[in-house]
Amino acid sequence: MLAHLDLDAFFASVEELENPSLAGWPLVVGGEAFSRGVVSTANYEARKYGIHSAMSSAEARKLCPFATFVRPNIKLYRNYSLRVWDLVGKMVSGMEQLGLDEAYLELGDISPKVAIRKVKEIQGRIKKELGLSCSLGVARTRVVAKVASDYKKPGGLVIISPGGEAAFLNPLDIRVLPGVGPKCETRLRALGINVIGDLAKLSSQELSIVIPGKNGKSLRERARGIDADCLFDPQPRLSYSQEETFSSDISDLARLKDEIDSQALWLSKRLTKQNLAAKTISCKVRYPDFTIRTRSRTLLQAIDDPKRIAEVGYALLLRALIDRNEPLRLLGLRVAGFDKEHQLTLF
Ligand code: TTP
Ligand code: MG
Repeated sequence: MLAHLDLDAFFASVEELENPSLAGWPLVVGGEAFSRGVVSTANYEARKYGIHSAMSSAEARKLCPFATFVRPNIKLYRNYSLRVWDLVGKMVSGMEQLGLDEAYLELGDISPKVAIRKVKEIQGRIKKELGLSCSLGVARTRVVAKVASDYKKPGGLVIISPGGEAAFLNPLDIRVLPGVGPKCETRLRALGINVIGDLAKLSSQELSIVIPGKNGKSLRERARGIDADCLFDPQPRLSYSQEETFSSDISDLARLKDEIDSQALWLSKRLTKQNLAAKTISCKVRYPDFTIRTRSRTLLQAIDDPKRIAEVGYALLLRALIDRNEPLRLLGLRVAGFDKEHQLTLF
């Protein structure tokens, strides 16, 4: 069995932990209502007013004028994220982290009953030791586990026993199926396909009309609760990256360096956990006019130390800024060119 774990209202929950007086009241994490602000997330109290991710902050303020608005502090969330996955990683045999707030967990060959006990323990420890609430879905495949983790948010624990996948998925709206984006959703609805079961039962001929090619096939597989990916990714990751879009453009070097330090720390943890080191470091910047520049450097010796990664990243940032010195809208760091032997050759 495997599980999908997703933290509840992650950014907002962290803000509540840092400032407990916010808890219990509508809270919106996002850009400012009068700049290009969009809502990153809202706590569940604010969601009652119809506020959700990606809506403009101005609209959110209209829906709930007395909500508290705070600017995102990604560095802080990254720190919490590291602590969550450090803890969870020690409790399971395998883990594949997707973003700051979600991961697939390998539970091994255990019965649904034992799986329930295991995920309850994980959920309990995250709450007790870190103060964060999360939801988990347990199933035989990733796609079912992911849909299940979202099914009873917040604080949900949903187990789909082997054989129960179709009964669970069929009546659900197509929107909750991973891979159905807004465009795909519109197209499916226009054809009268509204629930996952409608998609699962399409014949190959019908499918070739609805969504031609490979995409259609893989979407139908997912609707049937089957994954193209096997349980735990046999293909090693080729790179890790972190990036941050600022709520207002930044030109202050000290603040940019801070951001690089924080990203480098996160990347370094990902590398060392996999016993990897990286030879290629890249820095990506986006200017206010949306143009993107990337500067990369490949080293002779692979590195995994956060200070070294930050150093190289910072040098690359300066190079980009020498070529074009303007405030930045986005800053990102990427590590690639992995070297598995690195740790061994040290001894
Ligand atoms: P989600 O897991 O989608 O949202 P959530 O954790 O806030 O709420 P829940 O899972 O309980 O529904 O995303 C995780 C974090 O990523 C979220 O706290 C904020 C951030 N995020 C954005 O910044 N922009 C976005 O558009 C989305 C969807 C998330
Ligand atoms: Mg979440």
